[in-house]
Amino acid sequence: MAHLDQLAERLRNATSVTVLTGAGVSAASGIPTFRGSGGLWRNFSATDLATPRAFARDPVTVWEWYAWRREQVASCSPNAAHEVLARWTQRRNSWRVVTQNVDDLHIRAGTLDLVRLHGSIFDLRCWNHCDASPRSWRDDRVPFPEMPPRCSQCGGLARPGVVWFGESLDPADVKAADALTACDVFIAAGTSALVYPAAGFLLEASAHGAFTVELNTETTDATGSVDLAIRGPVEHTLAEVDALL
Ligand code: BV8
Repeated sequence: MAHLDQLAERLRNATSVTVLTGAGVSAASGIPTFRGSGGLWRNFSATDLATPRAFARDPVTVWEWYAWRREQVASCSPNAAHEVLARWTQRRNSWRVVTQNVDDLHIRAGTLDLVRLHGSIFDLRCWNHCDASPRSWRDDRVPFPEMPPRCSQCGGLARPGVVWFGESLDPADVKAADALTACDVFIAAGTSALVYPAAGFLLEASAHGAFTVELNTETTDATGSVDLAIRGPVEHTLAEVDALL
């Protein structure tokens, strides 16, 4: 309890709070994490499939993986972690969330001004970058009427509107996340802290003088560098610390 009291004390005295979330925040909703036990699909690992090269080589298999994930996301609900974070953004206009997750659970929980570093699993883009199509468009049909889905403008392949490994993040999202590292308290919740540039924001916040916190069920590469590491399921620890505010 001491750790939770310490975090609650810091939050009560904070003006600005930034929470960086990863797949662990959606685990309690039933969505497998990338590197946890449920993270494999047909014995593929996410990092094998979430790349432009994998899509160019075998778009159907990559789309089958995304279609399977879209179906999972569509059939689950936000959990207590999403609910607490959404309330924090609604009550405090300098408490914000930056997510690595491409599910829409933070959105469905009502999180304000969410920064989505890796895009959305319900957005699509034209694989050919055709001039006639918008940069991306939302298509949340589950299942797709046609597999693989196509660009309605050029008839070519559509691709998931997410950032793959080896692809650059949208500079506007990186800029927004950068700005949010200048905060009083920075919390890394449910992330293995392995993927960059996302994992770098924790170090940036620390350099800005933020009090840094990790909420995770395991130790990660970041555990040794945070001011406070609280072990446990984030859907419990966030609800418990929220009750102390
Ligand atoms: C880029 C969208 C420039 C797709 C994702 C070497 C060093 C540094 C960087 C690199 C490098 N080699 C390559 C790179 C760059 C690469 C990278 O970081 N690779 C890693 C693997 C080393 N990064 C990139 O490519 C990025 N772009 O750098 O651009 C560039 C340009 C060209 C060439 C090179 C560089 C783009 C990265 C974005 C990739 N896309 N997602 C999709 O989702 O389909 S990342 C993917 O991993 C997901 O978004 C996921 O969220 C994210 C990070 O994983 P986590 O969220 O942390 O999930 P994970 O399963 O790993 O961990 C879950 C954690 O939760 C665990 O710690 C677990 O203990 C915990 N947990 C579980 N349950 C709970 C819990 N905690 C609390 N409560 C629970 N209940």
